[in-house]
Amino acid sequence: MSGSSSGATSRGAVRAFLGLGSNLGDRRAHLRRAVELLEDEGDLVTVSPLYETDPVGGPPGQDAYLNVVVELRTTATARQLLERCARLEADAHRVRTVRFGPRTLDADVLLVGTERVDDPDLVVPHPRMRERRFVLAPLADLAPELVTPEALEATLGTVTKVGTL
Ligand code: GSY
Repeated sequence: MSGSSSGATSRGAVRAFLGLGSNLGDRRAHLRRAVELLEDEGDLVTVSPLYETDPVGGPPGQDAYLNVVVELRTTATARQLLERCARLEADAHRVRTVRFGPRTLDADVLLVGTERVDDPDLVVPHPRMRERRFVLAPLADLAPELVTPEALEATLGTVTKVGTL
């Protein structure tokens, strides 16, 4: 079934998490710019440590990514956050060419409170987040109660904490 449910007809602010990644151009600058734009919206709570991560999927020979997870306290819905992510990617002049290929900025909606969405263009919680160490490692830094050590151990990919953005 397609649709969305947050378990309530109206709601206050919820805790939401977005994943940001870059492996093209000035990776740190792309991530910083995205975080600045999120700060302008007024609902950014915090940014995880910065990770350098081996590419997961996509064509061979891609450069390493820099990844962070950001936490919001927001009244925005998952769909509104997807639109915000699309604006961040457009601002970074992301051009969609190769699927899973190198990108200036990738912004994904990971979790939005208890909201569940199962639409063709948006699934929340993010359907692949629990397979990806580049998502779960920074998410565990911000919300350890959401990521057990066993869940982190079960993820794919190599990640290295390299400081802060
Ligand atoms: O889905 C996000 C884009 N992406 C990434 C990423 O952000 N980091 C790593 N390490 N691998 C990735 N593969 C894809 S696609």
